[in-house]
Amino acid sequence: MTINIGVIGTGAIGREHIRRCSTVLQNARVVALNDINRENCQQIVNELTPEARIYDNAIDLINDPQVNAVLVTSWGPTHEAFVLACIEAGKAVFCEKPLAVTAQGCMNIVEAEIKAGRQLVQVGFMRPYDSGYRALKAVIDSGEIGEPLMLHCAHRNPEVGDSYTTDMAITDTLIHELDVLRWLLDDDYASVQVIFPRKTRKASSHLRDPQIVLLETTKGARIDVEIFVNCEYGYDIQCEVVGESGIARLPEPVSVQLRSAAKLSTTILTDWKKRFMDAYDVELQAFINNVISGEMTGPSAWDGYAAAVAADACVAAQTSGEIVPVTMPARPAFYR
Ligand code: NAI
Ligand code: NAD
Ligand code: ISE
Repeated sequence: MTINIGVIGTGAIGREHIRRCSTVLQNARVVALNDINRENCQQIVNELTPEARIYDNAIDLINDPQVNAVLVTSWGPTHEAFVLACIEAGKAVFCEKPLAVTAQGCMNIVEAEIKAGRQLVQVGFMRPYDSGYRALKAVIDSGEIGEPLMLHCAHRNPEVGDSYTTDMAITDTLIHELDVLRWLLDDDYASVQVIFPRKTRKASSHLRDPQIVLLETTKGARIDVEIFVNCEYGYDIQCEVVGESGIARLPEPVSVQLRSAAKLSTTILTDWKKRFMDAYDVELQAFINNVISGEMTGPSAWDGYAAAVAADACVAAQTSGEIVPVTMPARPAFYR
């Protein structure tokens, strides 16, 4: 069986996902495209999907009976309306992070999905599909390092565009850690705090960079995450878990060790697309398989909501400088 996919948002990651649906993954083809910039769609048709139809309106794409499932890869503030329209149309939807830019927006999606009576949404949190994070989780779950007590994490980008603002360090960047760490620890957040170290001269005037986010989980683990999006040297994701009897670290991406010119070196990646290349393949193939089987697995609308509740608290903590409590309602039985 081959499912027909419609894609809303044909920018950087939209293009990547279309490429993988067309050339890497099984049982899917991209038949419909929409973007506020039609030129982006035309370029995809010319280069990747000659048979795909371009729609001027995203809602028309969602409602077209020939579209079986939808990828939402437009920018964050548009996600909520498109996901709600997919649920209304009874169609499976893979939505890139964040599911919505506020917790209330995510809750609107959770409520619509529960009302529809079946899970239709998968959120594009790809790290739980990354083999490194899965290996790290397997070590934690095995009990080999005892209970996790402290985590030291970093999310570093070489640079960001001028439109990137201080709150986006949370809603666009930290949101990955907010998702993957609760999955890794099988825990939720109890409180958050944000600290601003000395600012790098490489950041724009409207961006505080770097930032340190301190999280406390309901089981009492303490997490520090450094967000540094103008670090210049590379795209670098770090995660170290300190347990009662040992330390486990996220593996580095595979890189040849080089002895040359009196130096011993390995390469650090600079492009986020390459760092999680395999994880994106696995998460999207899982989505396609889910559409075919009719049963959603992986990051749910509830996971999107949980990350957004913590993100809202972090944004509030950026402004207040205070420790902000994170209050999560109980997980509805629908998502168990
Ligand atoms: P981008 O700016 O390159 O692409 C966004 C596209 O959406 C643009 O072509 C824009 O014209 C289009 N668009 C905006 N509003 C629209 C609307 N109302 N209707 C239709 N099209 C619209 O951005 P990028 O980097 O591709 O990011 C898109 C989304 O993917 C964001 O939510 C971002 O957070 C997420 N993302 C996730 C990554 C991951 O690792 N999971 C990596 C990169 C992005
Ligand atoms: P699954 O997708 O149901 O995930 C396991 C559990 O984790 C579920 O209870 C789910 O609710 C929870 N969960 C998943 N994502 C979460 C998130 N983002 N935040 C919070 N909780 C989350 O079942 P699975 O069998 O473990 O497989 C998941 C996918 O990973 C499958 O597509 C599988 O093929 C793939 N996989 C990849 C590797 C690899 O090495 N890359 C290894 C095994 C499985
Ligand atoms: C991008 O939006 C992503 O989601 C990447 O995974 C992330 O690491 C990068 O910092 C963001 O720009």
